[in-house]
Formats: sequence, structure tokens, C-alpha cells
Amino acid sequence: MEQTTQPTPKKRILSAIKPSGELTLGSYIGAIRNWLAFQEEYECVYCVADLHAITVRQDPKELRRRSLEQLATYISSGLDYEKNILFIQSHVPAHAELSWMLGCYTMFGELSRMTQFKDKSAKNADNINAGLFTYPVLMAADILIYNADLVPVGDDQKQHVELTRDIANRFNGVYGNVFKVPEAFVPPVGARIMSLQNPESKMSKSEVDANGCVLLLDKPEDIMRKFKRAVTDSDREIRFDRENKPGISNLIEIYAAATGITREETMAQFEGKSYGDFKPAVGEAVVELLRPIRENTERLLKDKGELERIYKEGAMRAAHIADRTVAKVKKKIGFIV
Ligand code: ATP
Ligand code: LTN
Repeated sequence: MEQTTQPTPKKRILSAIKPSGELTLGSYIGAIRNWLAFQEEYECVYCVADLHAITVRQDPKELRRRSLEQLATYISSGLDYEKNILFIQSHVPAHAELSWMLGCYTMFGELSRMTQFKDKSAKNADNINAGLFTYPVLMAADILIYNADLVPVGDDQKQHVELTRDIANRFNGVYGNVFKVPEAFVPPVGARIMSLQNPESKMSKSEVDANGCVLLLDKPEDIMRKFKRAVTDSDREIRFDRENKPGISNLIEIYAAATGITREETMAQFEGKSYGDFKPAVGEAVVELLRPIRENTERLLKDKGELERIYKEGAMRAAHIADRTVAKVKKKIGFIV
């Protein structure tokens, strides 16, 4: 009798970026670039986390523009929309539904300990809304709804993935093996790209300081200007030392990430060179890294019909998986389904 061998199903990846501002070099090096590397080996689900963006007040017109632009950037960075599932979070209502249920298995104390909540509340003191507080629960829903094995994120999001694991384990402890417990993947290089003007704080798209933050769609001359003005130190050595030389360490990290070499190789390459040589060299590496992305994004944005087709198809494929998870969870909890 002929034996049929089932191919082992691919492991699944889920990640997202919220359209809370223009994408930065940090979003690319810390997130999108790593997503690319996974698309052959894994089944990848990548979303535009628009529901997460509204924890901070957004202008409706801008939110719409940025959501579309972000999707276009995913594609122009090299994510294949047929191989991967690319979609907009609010197009799959099951995320919000699961988020409510998971919230009932998440402790107030746990959410109070989240660093991002503390940071964002300090920065938005006039709008510490409930969404800002329950943000990690929605993120847990994003991840668990797809039974993701791996969640690639920058350093700052590791704590949220840890919480997701705790929620999954708690739920599984009550109802049996419902959720896959995911792992975070934090890239070895580029997990934390800092502002060029204030290298002690993260390059962040919702707190753009004009010269410290390199935008993904910045023109080459703007990129060069920002790197030439980057804050360094009064020492002369191009050496990685986050504590004492945060500016130079950040530039080493960016150069290594942009050219695909290690920090050590970067230091060897620039040994004996001055900051005046190093800063424009980092700028040029970034210009070359971002050039094709900017050009492709501009082209894609001209074809709104094509983008619409892509996000509708993506939402349909995402909902197919998400709805099944929600149905299973409801049954376990005791809802009439
Ligand atoms: P916001 O400023 O609105 O909080 P953000 O710039 O921090 O946004 P997110 O949407 O929160 O960006 O992050 C998307 C992904 O990119 C996450 O995985 C995050 O860890 C990663 N990321 C964002 N900024 C950086 C950075 N500066 N360095 C490395 N990774 C980053
Ligand atoms: N919270 C993340 C963005 C995000 C996310 C996710 C990341 C929303 N849902 C699911 C990984 C998996 C952020 O602030 N960077």
C-alpha cells in the first residue's frame, strides 16, 4: 500500500507595528527587516495594528494615510503578500473580541507593572485611558489568536510577550491546551535603535524629534544631514560602550545592521578613523538601505486599488484562522456557540 507522508506544518510567526507615526529606521531595523528573514521558513502573519494606535489620540485622516502607507512599506520592504498574510488589525474583529475575554484572565497588578504603560502614561498625562492600560491584552490576543510560535519584536516589547505567555499558561491551566505558548524573538543586532540626538531614548515614531529620528521615507539629503549632526562624545574612539558612549554605540549598531556585519567588524573597519569620517559613512549606509524601500513605497501608493485588493485578501485569510480560535475559546469558557 502506498504511504502518504504529511508535510510537517510550518511554524507560525505573528508581529505588528502600530500606525502611530511615520515609520522610522528603528521600526525597520528592529522589526520589518527581521520579518523578511522569516518568510521562507515560517507561515508569517504581519499586521498594521491600528487598534493599538488609538491608545494615543490620532487625527482620523492621518491615521488612514499612515495605515495604508505602512502596509505599502511592508510590501516594498520585500514582504510577499501572497506568501505571508498582511492585513489591517481592525479588519479582523475577532482580535477585539478575544481581547475582552483574555482581559478577564489578566491581573490588574500585571498590567500595572508594564514599562510601556508607565512610560506612555507619564508622556500622556492628560489622556491615561483604559486602552493604554489594557494595551498588552489586545497584543496577547493578536498573538494567541493565530497560535503563533514566534513573535519577533524589539527589546521594548519583550515584556508584553512575557505577559502573553503568562496569560496563555493561565488560560490553558483552567481549560486545557487551548493556546500555543509563544516565544519572543529579539534580534541580536538592532533590537534598540536610539535617537540620534538623544541616544539615551529610543528612536520612536510617535515622539519624533526632527533631527534625532530617521524616517523610513526620508530623502537621502535629510538622512545625511541627520547623521552628520548626530550627538557623539568628546572622546575620539569608535568603540561600542552603551553606558559611556551611547551616541557612538548607537551609530555602530546602525552601521552593523545596515550593512549586515557585526559590531566588532564595524569597529575594526573604522579603527583609527575620526567621528567626522564615521558619521557620514553611517549616513551613506542608511541611504542605500532605505533607497529601494522609499522608491517602491512611492510607486505602490499610486495604485490604491491594488493595495485595497491586498488588504481585503489579507483580512479574509487572517479571519479564517482567527475566527476558529475565538469559536474554540468561547466553547471552552462556556458560551453558547
Ligand atoms: P510608538 O512611538 O508609537 O510607541 P514605536 O516607534 O515604539 O511606536 P512600535 O509600533 O511600538 O514603534 O514598534 C513596532 C516594532 O518595532 C516593535 O517590535 C518594536 O519593538 C520595534 N521598534 C520600534 N522602535 C524601535 C527601535 N528604536 N529600535 C528597535 N526596535 C524598534
Ligand atoms: N505593541 C507593539 C505592536 C504590536 C505587536 C502586536 C507586536 C501590536 N500587536 C503583536 C507583536 C505582536 C508595539 O508597541 N510595538
